[in-house]
Amino acid sequence: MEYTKTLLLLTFLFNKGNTQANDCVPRELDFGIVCVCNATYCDDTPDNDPKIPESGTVYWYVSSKSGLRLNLSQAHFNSCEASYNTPVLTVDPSRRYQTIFGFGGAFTDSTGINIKNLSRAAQDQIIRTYFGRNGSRYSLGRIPIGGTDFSTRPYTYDDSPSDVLLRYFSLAPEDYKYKIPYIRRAIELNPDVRFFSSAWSAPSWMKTNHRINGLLGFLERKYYRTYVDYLIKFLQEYKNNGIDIWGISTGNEPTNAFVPFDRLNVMAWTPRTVSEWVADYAGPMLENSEFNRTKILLLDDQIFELPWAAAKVFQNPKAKHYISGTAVHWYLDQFFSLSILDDTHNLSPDKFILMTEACTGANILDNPKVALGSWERGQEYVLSIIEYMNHWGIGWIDWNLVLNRQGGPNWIDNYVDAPIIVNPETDEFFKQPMYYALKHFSRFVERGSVRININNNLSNVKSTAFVTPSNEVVVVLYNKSNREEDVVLEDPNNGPVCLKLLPYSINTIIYAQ
Ligand SMILES: *[C@@H]1O[C@H](CO)[C@@H](O)[C@H](O)[C@H]1NC(C)=O
Ligand SMILES: *[C@@H]1O[C@H](CO)[C@@H](O)[C@H](O)[C@H]1NC(C)=O
Ligand SMILES: *[C@@H]1O[C@H](CO)[C@@H](O)[C@H](O)[C@H]1NC(C)=O
Ligand SMILES: *[C@@H]1O[C@H](CO)[C@@H](O)[C@H](O)[C@H]1NC(C)=O
Ligand SMILES: *[C@@H]1O[C@H](CO)[C@@H](O)[C@H](O)[C@H]1NC(C)=O
Ligand SMILES: *[C@@H]1O[C@H](CO)[C@@H](O)[C@H](O)[C@H]1NC(C)=O
Ligand SMILES: CC(=O)N[C@H]1CO[C@H](CO)[C@@H](O)[C@@H]1O
Repeated sequence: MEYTKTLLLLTFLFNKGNTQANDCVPRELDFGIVCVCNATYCDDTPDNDPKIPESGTVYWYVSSKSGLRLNLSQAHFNSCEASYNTPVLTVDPSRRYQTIFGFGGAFTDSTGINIKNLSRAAQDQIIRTYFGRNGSRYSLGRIPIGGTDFSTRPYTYDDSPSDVLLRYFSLAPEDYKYKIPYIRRAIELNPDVRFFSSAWSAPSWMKTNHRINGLLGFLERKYYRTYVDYLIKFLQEYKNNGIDIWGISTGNEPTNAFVPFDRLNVMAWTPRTVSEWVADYAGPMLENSEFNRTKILLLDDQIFELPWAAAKVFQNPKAKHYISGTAVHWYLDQFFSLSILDDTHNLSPDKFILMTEACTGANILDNPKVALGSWERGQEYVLSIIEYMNHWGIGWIDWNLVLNRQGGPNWIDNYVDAPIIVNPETDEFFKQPMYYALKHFSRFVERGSVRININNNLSNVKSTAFVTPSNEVVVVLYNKSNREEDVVLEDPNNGPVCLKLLPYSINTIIYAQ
């Protein structure tokens, strides 16, 4: 007994833990708590000492509606007596599923416009808090090919009418001012960051409706080749600027081209036209270029089109050969079951599924667009990420990394929320609960981690689990409800650990296998 006490005391004295972390500087705003950062201060999460918890110990990070933000404490296996009816969550590291690719957000024009509106030192804090080792350790970025609605004007890289030889192709001023500089700073912090790109539309002269948006604007068949040349020029120009693109999608949200009165930049595809374009143009042309390792991702759109759209495309064996995975967006997920993704996975288990766009504030009824401090919006993120992980997702990519208090700029007034909102008047930025929801995964579940089994059948506690390349188990739990309660986390090699989950709390639990 005395020996145990001495050991505990020594552990306490020599375990520096997270003492050098910068804590959240909380500010209560309209909808809840944000953490305030400026040119000289931002909360962070440095590595623990020791980095991997000693045998028998778990590191336990908690963020809660009540205001904790990645608050670190420790718990110990086999040190509690749970009552007989305490719910048990059993981790089974021997049942393994998909390998995780990463987490991140999008370098839209608006993201760069907002970052640029802060001092250089505050800009660096933003990039660090997302991509740095003490920040979220983001490992993925989405780079739009040309403009999106989160730009101040509609444009592509070749808006000269009928420029079939692409003589006037060039990156836009926006690339040089608002995207490339910040992307490069992210690469400096994490050289392993991978970039995924999507075009919202081909140049309007390549399209059947001669517009950058509007109904039923398909790619004209005579420009199937030209459009691949256009995309390859984009890959080349970004490479020339020091940015390698890991994958491109067949185009952002093609089904919006079937929605009347939608003003979003968009180009239509059907499963048949896209499979022909990939099979006979995009696939072989990329393969024969220096960008032969660039992955092609299907869909880049809402999950309701699955699994049939993928099944249709995969009927064309050449298209199937060239497609590496399916990109999906979350916007209609409340109406569908993510078991759709299991069906999509089962169509062709060698093709991955990646969630490539999500944001809150996007529904017509969401007002205000930016709800500063909203815990509910952070909860939407964490519950979605858990579900995507439990249904074969290899990653989760947020929409705009940074917006302003209006939720823009956006040239069609399609304002939404983002995890970081800038306040240029005071040279500050606000980190919302959504930022921490993503960080509970991105900071701990590094690339190459494998999802493992954990039961996810409690009504109030959602769960997912991973084993990392350095053989740590990482479990993420969310208590959806307004009371605290006990759960037992049971590991076959380590035994039980008792956890009291705070109401509305995100919990990341880490231990050595
Ligand atoms: C930046 O934030 C820190 C921590 O809140 C504060 O001490 C400091 O005064 C702030 N700096 C400025 C210029 O506001
Ligand atoms: C992370 O934080 C620790 C502790 O504050 C500090 O010593 C280290 O330099 C930081 N590392 C980076 C990459 O910023
Ligand atoms: C936050 O962590 C500290 C240990 O670092 C712990 O003493 C404290 O109880 C935690 N706070 C809550 C509310 O869990
Ligand atoms: C891919 O392109 C690189 C660089 O251009 C080339 O060296 C390599 O041989 C190509 N690989 C294949 C499989 O064609
Ligand atoms: C940049 O900041 C200024 C205030 O410092 C503000 O008036 C302006 O609207 C901001 N720009 C954008 C695009 O938000
Ligand atoms: C939940 O899952 C666990 C492990 O798979 C199982 O033992 C338990 O009976 C299940 N509980 C309910 C309520 O279905
Ligand atoms: C483990 C667990 O389910 N914890 C609690 C989360 O909060 C709700 C509040 O209603 C409880 O019912 C849960 O039991």
